[in-house]
Amino acid sequence: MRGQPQDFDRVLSSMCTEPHPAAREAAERFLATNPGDPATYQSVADLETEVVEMLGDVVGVADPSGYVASGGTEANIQAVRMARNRAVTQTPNVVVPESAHFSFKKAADVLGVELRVTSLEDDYTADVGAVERFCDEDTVLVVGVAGSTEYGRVDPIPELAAVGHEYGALVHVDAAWGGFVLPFTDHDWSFADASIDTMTIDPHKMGQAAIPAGGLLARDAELFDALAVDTPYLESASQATLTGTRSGAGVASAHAALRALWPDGYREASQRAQANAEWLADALAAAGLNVVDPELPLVAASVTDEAFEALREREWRLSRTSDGELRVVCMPHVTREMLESFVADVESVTATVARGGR
Ligand code: 0PR
Repeated sequence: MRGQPQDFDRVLSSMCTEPHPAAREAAERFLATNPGDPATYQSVADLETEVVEMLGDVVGVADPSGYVASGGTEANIQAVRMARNRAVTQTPNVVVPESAHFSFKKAADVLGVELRVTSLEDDYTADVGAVERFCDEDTVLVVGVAGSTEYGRVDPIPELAAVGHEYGALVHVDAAWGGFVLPFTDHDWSFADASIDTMTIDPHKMGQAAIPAGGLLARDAELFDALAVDTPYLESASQATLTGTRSGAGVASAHAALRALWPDGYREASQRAQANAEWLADALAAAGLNVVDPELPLVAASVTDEAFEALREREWRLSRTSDGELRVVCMPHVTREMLESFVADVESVTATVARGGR
């Protein structure tokens, strides 16, 4: 049997999307390349250098250092690893808001650092006072999220950066999902808005590149020295990535997507996604659901377990927040038509649930 991927026409939960046609084509063309060995696979290594430069344009930093990682998880692990390796303390801790992605738990586990998880404000953003209370002389990294996984919230990045630096820690911003939307908003999230040290921004999410294409950027090249290991038998002498052999397809597709879409294509996609999210939020509120205001194109709304299960049975690919709200991520493949049909199903299942399932 020949396997078939799913269609995207009922996918509302994913933070990935259909790659841009140019990104798809580039991924296929570069399948047999390995940017992990730049001296051998030089053309893909050159594309990676250009991707990092273009990502710098997106996040407001000239001449950043970085690379195309396997995803946001690797980028976040590497940011923690950088901070841990540079620090002198034997008991390092990393302070993250409760909204931080679970990849920081993996990072803390594999790297042996203590993860200090701080509570949020009522609007689901990081509580700067709580972060400050959790910092001490062993804090090596303070993390802010720009586009949180559950509610699409943007933390007060300049304030978090000030706290982190006061304690001599590095400051990392996780913009894995939000990074290609935020340039078209008035949030303070980028390297230009605050003196942050590192950032995660994933082309394989809102960037419309093929999987795997995550991004790790650092303001200073020197930060990567803390990650470098010698690679005696490769032509290049050292490696700062976490994985060895890497996907040239991801790199080439990130390059093609950025070339095709930055800035106008991403602006249009962001505006369309935001308009869809606001439309959906209004429609769900009109249907009687409690809706969390979509600051970025991600809508959360409370539903009963029965209604959620009934929507899943109608083949909607939906996920839930830890508080049980349904989550709709308005990715580029999510059209107004899909949302209209989804809202009609929400109305019908909530009416059925209200009638006691009849
Ligand atoms: N940082 C943030 C803010 C994220 O939202 C995510 C992923 C990551 C880091 C980790 O990125 P990678 O998954 O690339 O390593 N957030 C979603 C999640 O894990 C990603 C996702 C993607 C979910 C596709 C569903 C899906 O179909 O929940």
